[in-house]
Formats: sequence, C-alpha cells, structure tokens
Amino acid sequence: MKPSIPRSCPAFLAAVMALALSPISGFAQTESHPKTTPGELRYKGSPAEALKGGQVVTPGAPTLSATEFEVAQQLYFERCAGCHGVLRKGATGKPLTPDITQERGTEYLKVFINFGSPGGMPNWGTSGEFTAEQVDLMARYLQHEPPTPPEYGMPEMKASWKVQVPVDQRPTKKMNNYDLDNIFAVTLRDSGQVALIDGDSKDIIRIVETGYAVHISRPSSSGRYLYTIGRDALINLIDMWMEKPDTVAQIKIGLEARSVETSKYKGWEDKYAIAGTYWPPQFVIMEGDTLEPLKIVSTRGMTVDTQEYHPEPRVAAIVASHENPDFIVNVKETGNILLVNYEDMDNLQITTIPAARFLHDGGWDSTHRYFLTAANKSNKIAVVDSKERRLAALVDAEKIPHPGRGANINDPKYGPVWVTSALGNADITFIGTDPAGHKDNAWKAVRVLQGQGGGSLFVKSHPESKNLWVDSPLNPDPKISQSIAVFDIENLDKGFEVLPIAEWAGLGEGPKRVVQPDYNKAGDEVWFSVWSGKNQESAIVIVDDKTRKLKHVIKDKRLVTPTGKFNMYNTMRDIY
Ligand code: DHE
Repeated sequence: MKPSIPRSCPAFLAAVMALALSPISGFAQTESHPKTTPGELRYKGSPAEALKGGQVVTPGAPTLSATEFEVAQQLYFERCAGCHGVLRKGATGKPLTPDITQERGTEYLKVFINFGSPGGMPNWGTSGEFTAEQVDLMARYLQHEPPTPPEYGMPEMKASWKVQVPVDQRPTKKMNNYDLDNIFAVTLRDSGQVALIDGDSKDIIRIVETGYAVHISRPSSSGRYLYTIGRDALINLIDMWMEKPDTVAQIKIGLEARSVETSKYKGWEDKYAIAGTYWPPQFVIMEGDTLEPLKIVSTRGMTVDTQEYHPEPRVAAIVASHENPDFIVNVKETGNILLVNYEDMDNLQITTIPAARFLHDGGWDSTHRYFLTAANKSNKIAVVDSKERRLAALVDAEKIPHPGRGANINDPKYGPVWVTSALGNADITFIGTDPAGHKDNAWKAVRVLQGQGGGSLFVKSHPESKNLWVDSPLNPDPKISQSIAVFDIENLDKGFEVLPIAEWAGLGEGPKRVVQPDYNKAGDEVWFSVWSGKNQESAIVIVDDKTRKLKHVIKDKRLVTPTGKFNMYNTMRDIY
C-alpha cells in the first residue's frame, strides 16, 4: 500500500528535506515565514506551500487533503512519534501501522486519542492538548502509510555545524565567580531554552537558546562544558568558563533525538561527545570541544529476541563508562546495548550486549561499575557490567519501569540497592547491587514498596541524605501528580510522607505537575520543577532535605515549562 503523495512527490520530498536541513539559527527564516516561530522552523523547516491543493490517498484510509496530511504529520511528529516511533512500529506506545489502524477505524481511534488508556496513552482530547478537529484528523491520518523521513549523514551534519567561538578564542581560565559545581541546567521544555541557575544565590545566570523541546543537559567530565540536546537533534555546547556561560558551538545531528553524553574514562576526559538520534536511527561521535562530527554509526539491525530486522531502532540513554574507554548506548527497539570503544576512531570496536526490548533510560550503581537500565516493554531491568563488558543480569520489575537515572541508597536490610519507580503501577523496586558484600541479594528485586500511584518518572536520593524521593507527574489524579512522596531510608516500612510541592509554589491555574527531584552539590537541598502549560506560570520549589520543609521558590516569567534539572557536580560525577 502506497500513498499517492508521500515519498514519490517532489513537493513532499522538498518539505521533508527542508525539515532535515532546517538551519540551526532559524531567525532569518522567520522574517520570510512570519507565521513560523524560530523554534518551529528549527524543528520542521519552512511551510510547504507546494503541498496544498493535492490529495493524499492510501487504499483503505479516509482521503486527506495534502494540507491536512502535512498538519497531521507535524502533529504526529511533535506529539506521538516519541512513543510510537516515526515509522509507527511501536515502542513505549502500540504499533500504529495501517494494517492495524484501518481495522480499528476512525471512530475507535478517535475515542482512544480523546480519552487515552490506563496503559499510559495520554488523554490528548480531554486534556485539552488536541482540539476535536485535531483528534479527528489524527484518527484519519493514522490509517495512512507513514511517510519515511530522509536520512541524515555526514554532509548534512557538517552543513549544520557551527563553531561560534573557536577553541583558541575561548577563555584559558574561569572568567566568572560562580561555583560551577553548584549550577543547575534547567530544561525549559516548550520555549526551547535552558536556564542556568546559580544553586547558591538561586539567581538565573543566563537563558540559553537551545533546540526545540530541549530534552537533557550533560556536563563534560571536567565540568568545563555543558551539552544540551533538543528533540530536533540540535546540540548546544556551552562554555561554563565564560564570564556569562554561553553557546560556543552547535550541530544538528538528525531529525529527532533525546540523548547526549561525554567521554569520562581517565585520560579521555572531555575528549569526545556522543549523541544518539531517534531519527535516523544512529549515533555520532564528535570532538568534545567543537562538536565536529567524526563517526556516524547506524543502529538498524536485528531484534534481540526474535532476530528480525528492525528499520527504526532508536537510540535511547547513553552513558560514559568509568571502567573502560567506552560509551554505553541503549538501542531501544532491538533491545541491544552497545559498548562503543572510542580508543581507535578509525577501527571502532563495538561490543553488542543482548538485553531486552524496549530499552529506555537508566543509570549507574553507587560504585559506577554496573549500569542498570529499563527495558520498559519487557518489564525488566538490564544490568551491564561495564568492567567485564558483559550482561550481569536481567531483573524483573513491574510495570514499565522508568528510573530516570535511578537512586542509590543503602537499604538497612539488604545493603546497597538501586531503585526505580514505574509508569504503570505504584511499585518502587529495590535491586541489590553489591555482588561482593551481599551476594545473595545481588541483581534481585529485594524490596518492592508502594508509592502514591502510577505515572512516576523519576526517583532521587543522595549519599548525604536519608531520604528517597519519588515523583508521579503523569498520574491522572492531580493530588498525586502535584505532590511528592518521600521515604525515610532508615525506616522504609513506615511508608511515605506526602509534600504538597505544587501548593507551596503558589501558582494559578495549570496542571502543575511536580517532576524530577534533583539535589544540590552538598546534598542538603532538593529541587523540584512545578511544570505547567506554556502560557501558564511554572516554578522551581526547593526543599530542605533534612527538615523536608520549604526553603525557597524560584518564580520568574522566563521559567517556561521547567522539567529536567541537572546539577553540574552530581551529573558530572554520576551521583544519584
Ligand atoms: Fe525523557 C531522559 C526519552 C518524554 C523528561 N528521556 C530521557 C532519556 C530518554 C528519554 C531516552 C534518557 C537520556 C539519557 O540519559 O541519555 N522522554 C523520552 C521519550 O521518548 C519520551 C517518552 C517521549 C517523547 O516524545 O520525548 C520522553 N521526558 C519526556 C517528557 O515528557 C519529560 C517528562 C519532560 C520533558 O522535558 O520533555 C521528560 N527525560 C526527561 C528528563 C530526563 C529524560 C528530565 C533526564 C532524567 C535524568 O535525571 O537524567
């Protein structure tokens, strides 16, 4: 089944190429496309006028006008592709290929999109994020063959690469008085910016323009640089030594991305950066201080279990090994974990570790030898021994584990454990991580506590703390999504205390989801984002870790949709 316009139509191809090659500054285009914001331009290129007027026909699917198809395609890319995949083969979300969607039909799909599902599909219609027309359009669009976006290789990367401040023109020493270790890089999701906030004064140092729906920030091994990555696959390299830290280089490495990391092995600190893309499915290794792309590796290949070819195995979390000169790359749809040895860039050696589908996020145990990562559709946590470069275990964890980077604590009964919460239920699973000292507990789910409910994304603790914090921003009950549960590590059976973080923020209307606890360098403050809509007020709430009392609220009209927060020191040293 082939739609009549996608792939073969030159206008369509021009539109997707515009998307692929959209420039990284975007501002010039805005003048010539006054209806398109710079963020949109960076993400999808300029509007494709030439498509208007045509019709898109796929056998068995309701016919769409070319304009409708284009609008739906954009909406899908922005809202749905993250979970269902660009080619709609399914991952966190279900497969949505025409053989399935046409059988379901328009009305069924509309109900699903409108109301969501207990399995984790958001209620796009009733939440107000999609209008009734958009729900209807999406239900019809999904019955068409998914268009395949273009590939994106070295010529495209090089064309987008820009070094604003060459290395020899950068400061040779720190030119500011900030305690760089205690700066927080805060994702301002819907404004495509990152706020650098001084953890001591709580002042915003700078708002940096970054990629569309910017996702995570990772400091370089020494803390000199900070890397940010947008969903549009735009990477910013920020020099923290400048009087006011700012972008010194940028590159667009594909069309859609989530992860960036930097080399941390002794002798290789700050040398390389790596970033993975959702589309095209690949990763690229770059020079750490310029982002010059050096080597691109495709992740397409066979799935770990049924050994079938997958055309879109996306790159999820990437971490840098402390035990070897390796990057550890989660390949979502194949369920393989790649250990990419960066010692010899010309003869790159990659060890493939079979884990389980669909790999998502994860983090280190407290010794930084074992990487624990969620295979969220298999309900498993894969454990990689980064020293021996092999799989140590696959541990069961119900249901859709979602650890972020997880939390390391010393369980009074079971010794060192790594903790994850879950999207699909209230489980907080503790996995023993000390094969030397607590052999019987190693790589077993030794304790499962109940939190406030499902819809949890992140847990957090700190070596200096006696608290374990568990968020639940995606829980449908606002009481739960707007508060945080905190457990006393020394008295885990006692249950949790609930802190009304959103209420403490004193905001007006809005979803006010409380998301991603993160510690300051000293480990005596916990920062929470109170995440509301783009046109609503959001805030960051800071809690005293010892007393669990409110310490400070950061409100500023520039804090648009704050989500992830990355304390430089803790992120750089993998302390969590
Ligand atoms: Fe994330 C980490 C992918 C939606 C906030 N997110 C990650 C990582 C991946 C990922 C692969 C691990 C990166 C790493 O460590 O290298 N996220 C995805 C998606 O595919 C998904 C489900 C859907 C999408 O369309 O993007 C998704 N993520 C979200 C959000 O909606 C969140 C809550 C708000 C936002 O800012 O977009 C969100 N993701 C985060 C955060 C981290 C993250 C804060 C880093 C956590 C950490 O402590 O390291």
